[in-house]
Amino acid sequence: MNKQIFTLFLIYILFCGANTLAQYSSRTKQSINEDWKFCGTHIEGGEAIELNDSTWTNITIPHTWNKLDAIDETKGYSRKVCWYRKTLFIPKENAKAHSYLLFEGVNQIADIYVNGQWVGQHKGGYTQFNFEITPYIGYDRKNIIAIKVDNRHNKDIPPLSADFTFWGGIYRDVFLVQTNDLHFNNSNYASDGVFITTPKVAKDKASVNIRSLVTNQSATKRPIKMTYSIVDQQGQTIITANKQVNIEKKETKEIVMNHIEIKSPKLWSPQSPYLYTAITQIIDVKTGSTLDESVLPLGFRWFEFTADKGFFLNGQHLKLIGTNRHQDYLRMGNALPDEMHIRDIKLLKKMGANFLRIAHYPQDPTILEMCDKLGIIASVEIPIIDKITETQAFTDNCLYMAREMINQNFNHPSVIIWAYMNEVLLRPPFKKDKEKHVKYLHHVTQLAQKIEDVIRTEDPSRYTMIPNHGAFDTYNSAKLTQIPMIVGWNLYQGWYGGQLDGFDKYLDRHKNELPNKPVIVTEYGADVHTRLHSFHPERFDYTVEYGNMYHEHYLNTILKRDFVAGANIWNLADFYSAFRGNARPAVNCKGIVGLDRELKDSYLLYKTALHAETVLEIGQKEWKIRGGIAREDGDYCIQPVNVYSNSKEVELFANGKSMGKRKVNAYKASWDIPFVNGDNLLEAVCIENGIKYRDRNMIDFRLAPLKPKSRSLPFTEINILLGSKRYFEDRLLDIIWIPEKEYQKGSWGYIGGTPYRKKTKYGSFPCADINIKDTDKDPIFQSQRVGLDAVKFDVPNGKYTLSLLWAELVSDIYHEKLAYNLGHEIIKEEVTNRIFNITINGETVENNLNIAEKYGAERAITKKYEITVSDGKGINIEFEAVSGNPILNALRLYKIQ
Ligand code: GCB
Ligand code: CA
Repeated sequence: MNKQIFTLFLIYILFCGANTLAQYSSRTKQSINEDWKFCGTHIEGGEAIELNDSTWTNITIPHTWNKLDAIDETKGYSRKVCWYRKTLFIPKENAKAHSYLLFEGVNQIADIYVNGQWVGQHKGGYTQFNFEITPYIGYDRKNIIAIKVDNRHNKDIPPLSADFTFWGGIYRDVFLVQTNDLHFNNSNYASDGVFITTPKVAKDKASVNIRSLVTNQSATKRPIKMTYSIVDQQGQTIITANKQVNIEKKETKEIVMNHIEIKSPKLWSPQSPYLYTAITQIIDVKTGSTLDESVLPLGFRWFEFTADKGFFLNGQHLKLIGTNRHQDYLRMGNALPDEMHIRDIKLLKKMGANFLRIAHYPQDPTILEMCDKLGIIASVEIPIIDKITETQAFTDNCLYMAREMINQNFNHPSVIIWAYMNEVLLRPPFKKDKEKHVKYLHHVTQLAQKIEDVIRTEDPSRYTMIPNHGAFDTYNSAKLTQIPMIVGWNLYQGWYGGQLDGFDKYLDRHKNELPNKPVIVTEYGADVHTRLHSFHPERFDYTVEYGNMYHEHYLNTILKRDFVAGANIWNLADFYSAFRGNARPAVNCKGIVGLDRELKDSYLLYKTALHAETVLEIGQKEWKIRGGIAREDGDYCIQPVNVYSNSKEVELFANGKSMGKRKVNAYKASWDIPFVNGDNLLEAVCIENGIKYRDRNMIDFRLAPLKPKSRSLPFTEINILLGSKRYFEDRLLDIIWIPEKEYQKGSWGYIGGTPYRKKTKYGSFPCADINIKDTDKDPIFQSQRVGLDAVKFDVPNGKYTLSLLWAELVSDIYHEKLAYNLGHEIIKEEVTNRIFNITINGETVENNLNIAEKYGAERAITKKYEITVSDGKGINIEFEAVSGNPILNALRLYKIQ
């Protein structure tokens, strides 16, 4: 053996030695995410040892097979059975170890096979689970691990229906865990096997109880010593305790150490999330070696929800403000590495939030680890959403999930609420069959009571909560406002329907009718597409400005009412919901940050309101390319600009000129700014305690001429959304689409027609909210002018490209009713045979154009025409109806020469 090889050999021995269980004392946990094979269709015998999987796809976990099909333009996504396989090598030095496979999350049924043999099954996509594989594995050889994953709808497994994509796959980490034959029990709902409570916490003293489940898998009775130590953040052990016990062979024993007393504990809070570490060890009395060790966070806090004054932490009033969170990301589905979960909680903390509703399901373990560390108070929830199934199997699965959730997340000081049943009476079935309907409601009440009982038994130290939608009487009469300790309301007044102040009235109704019930606004939000803007914002226009109005109103209402213990914005980030139309199809865009975590304006509003330190942020920062029309009296355009601040007074400068000082009202001050063509530098300034704060934003303003023949502002291009008040920023094409205007002589604009509005049961929307095929710029096509006669441009002579953009918005294409639209369903318009002719400067360019027939409805169509203007008469595009009303969705006019 030459020297080099010998050194390598030594390293190898050392490395394996470190991984070898027989010689070392405690457990090991290592990820086995790498080098998996994936088969996207169900095959019989996918577990067989001899199966040739060489043609399967190589993948790495986290993985979901819906990453692409749930976000493309075809309806739905595949919910099916798939297989994962991997070979696992375990050296014979580990032959004495007990080996477990630990899965943090597989959606939604997982069947685990090792070397062709079935090991077990887990149901439910959002809780972790493990299986011991020791009896099935061989050493010093390859073991075949095969996982069958079934993501099909299953009437007995919640969630049955919800407004998010049910991504299928092994989408969280997988670990190999190896223990000694005497160890903390991992088979108790895949928990730590150690449960810490702090029954008494006060400023001068706190007591800690530690209950552990210890399993002796050996064939002999064993004397062990349990040792407990509590270590502070400096690494100082501040107290230790120990206890000797005998444990029978094959026994799992509960060992309790109560009344570990800590003097003057440092308290845990959002402001100062002080964490101690609780170390529990199992020591072999004979050898003195450590058999197993548990290291857990420990935080001291006490808390109370009251019905009249809200929430108290460590004796002090604390308004809980934060968000909800889903677990997906732009083009990655739900298969995210830990770091991306961590990043989200940091983002939440940076905003100044102190509260997170982990809805609608338990999430990656890193989420609660971060909440502990950063001081975010958490509510965790099992995914019973919208409806239930009246079967024993469904009930059993709900109760099992509740136990998993509690046992797995028990030791996080950040958790103070266990929740269940989101909006379960959204659409109670059997409305036409009274008897069946009543029976269903009764079943819901009974199920709620059963879950409530399980939670209170498993963990009497925390609160329980049911989040309902805004149908007060429905939930009240089903007792869902009485069974839990806190009532959650998901409220969308001023979004799905009604007016913004309906929110205030609803909360006040709660106070009057349920004066003894603590309340949290578990959801509120409005869809915002960051590329859309409007100075006439309205419900369902998806603009940043409507979102801002909504949040300003809600935040103010929440802050004013002490009895409202807390509120969770729906949602921290935009998330995928495969069946949604929207300004961004397949996405619910109620996030205060985008799918890519781009900050929206509303994030800045909360950041301002929730910080004690000075915050100064120019609003609409994500709007980089603005546009507008020059005024009659000069080459500029006036548009409002907001600045968010918690300072009293702010001064705003535009291109170096002061626009004046303004008092800040409800965290905001506004100015009308004269934007000029090209770069515009905005600078906001405030002074607090003698310190000057500044914020800057550079805006690229595209000023469209009012009079295209004007010398000072030559015509270059214009992009118009017909029938719309919205602006759409197209960063890819580097252009801005601006709202239409009516034609005047010497200028440009439409003649005749009316803006399209989508009729709903109780009103109308300013634009369609359906997916337009063949474009990812749906908002350009979701509005239109109907029945127009012409569009005219009094442009100078030259050569132009004119693009006309269409999508037929009226069709009989079926769209399923979206459960959460709550009665504000779209009313189908009658489909007419729309046929029209178009002439440009008298020349026919389209004859008998029937968009629906020629291209299909709900599809983006762009036609370009090259035009030469030489007679000084500009461009006149005329529409002539043959049948029905002519339409135009958008128009772009570009001067070539
Ligand atoms: C709700 C649901 C949530 C939806 C949200 C919405 O009430 O609980 O799952 O995503 O409304 O945006 O409609
Ligand atoms: Ca993880």
